[in-house]
Amino acid sequence: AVLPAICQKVIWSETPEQKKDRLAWWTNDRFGMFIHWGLYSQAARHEWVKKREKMTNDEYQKYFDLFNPDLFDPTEWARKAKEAGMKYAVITTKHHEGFCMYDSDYTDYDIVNTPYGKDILKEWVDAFRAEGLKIGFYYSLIDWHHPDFTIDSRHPQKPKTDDEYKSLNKGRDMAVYRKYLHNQVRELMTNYGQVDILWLDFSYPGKYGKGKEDWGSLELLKMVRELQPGVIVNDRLDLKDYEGGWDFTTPEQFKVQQWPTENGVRIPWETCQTFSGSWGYYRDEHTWKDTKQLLVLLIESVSKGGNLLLNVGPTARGMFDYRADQALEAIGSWMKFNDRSIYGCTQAPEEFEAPDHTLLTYNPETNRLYVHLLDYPMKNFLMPGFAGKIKYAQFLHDASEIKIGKSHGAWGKEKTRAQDVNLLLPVTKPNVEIPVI
Ligand code: FHN
Repeated sequence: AVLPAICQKVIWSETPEQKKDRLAWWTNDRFGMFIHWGLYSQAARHEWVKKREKMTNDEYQKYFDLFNPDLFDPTEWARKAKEAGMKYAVITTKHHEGFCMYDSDYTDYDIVNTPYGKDILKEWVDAFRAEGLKIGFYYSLIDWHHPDFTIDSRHPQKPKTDDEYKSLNKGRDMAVYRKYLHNQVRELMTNYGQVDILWLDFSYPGKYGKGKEDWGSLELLKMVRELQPGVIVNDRLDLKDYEGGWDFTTPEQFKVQQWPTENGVRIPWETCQTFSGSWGYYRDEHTWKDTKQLLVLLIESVSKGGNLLLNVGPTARGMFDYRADQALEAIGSWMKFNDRSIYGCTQAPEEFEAPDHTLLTYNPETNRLYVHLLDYPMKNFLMPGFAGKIKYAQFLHDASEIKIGKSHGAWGKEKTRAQDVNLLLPVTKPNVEIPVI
């Protein structure tokens, strides 16, 4: 007898080609905006403020009572994302604090019961779709407000023994929370049209942690895939060893050294990164990455076959921090001339060896190699040989021109002058674009 799909660890069966087609837009677009926005934005000191300062629900209630983003203009947000070259956006519908930024049928702890009084998620979805961006929902599996979410290893009172765990959770029933969780994900997958990305966060399986059984991950994801067959789901439901259990892996806040693999096979990945170290608005945070760091982050992600989800933490009034605005504008001015070394690109073929201070991306459709010069000026600079294709590319003078030849010295007739050689900095011109012979 054929084992039921779940016993075979198959949640969603599709051919590799079908999965490639389903992820095609995401793999092509490469660059998205992450938005962490909630009651913690009112506190203005990190989205984990409730846990870090050990606040009770009552102590945290003042942020609910005050929340009224009177300056929120979703079209302005969407245009800033679009002009920065971002093609999709993922917004927190509910973060760990348990507050819902949408009109939920399953709780009063949501946006329509704050002074704002409207379904802000609907406004956001409509505006971003109108500007042509794909829509993603972040939803926190963790919930520090719900009375049945059991206190666990991530709680300041973290239990160390079974007795402690039992006494801390007297009266709490995780099965009740699990039903709530499934109901909320269902309404998000039902009430807002096509959802392109579902970004769930996060599992920590273990004796006092939470994993697939706690979330009901198998049933949850089957329901999601039935409601939104085209949706792309991240890897945080603790279903890494299930076929169809996830679509991309999510390294965050660090430099990815090489294209991640599973069983020796390269897998889809997206790194999520903040401007400043905090996901939620943090007024006094001063460790902001500069424009070059952010651009290199984007280029480096693509050079290793991945995506970048760059986070903005809006203020409680609905504004982006001025430093986020400046960074988005600078990235946009670079993307205006260079987006073809990002969209549709991936890691360069093995035979291309990126010299020091460069990053390579490659478009397999157009067969074009992109050389991103990270330092300036770059003079008389040789790129080591490419088997049978380009032997040498010599950047001359201020890299205002490039010679490509089959062999160093005997440039011969293969000389090619790149029409639009440019540098990463100043961020206003295209990079070197080499037609691979
Ligand atoms: O705890 C969250 C954190 O606040 C933020 O939402 C990040 C974004 O990927 N996810 C969790 C930490 O991994």
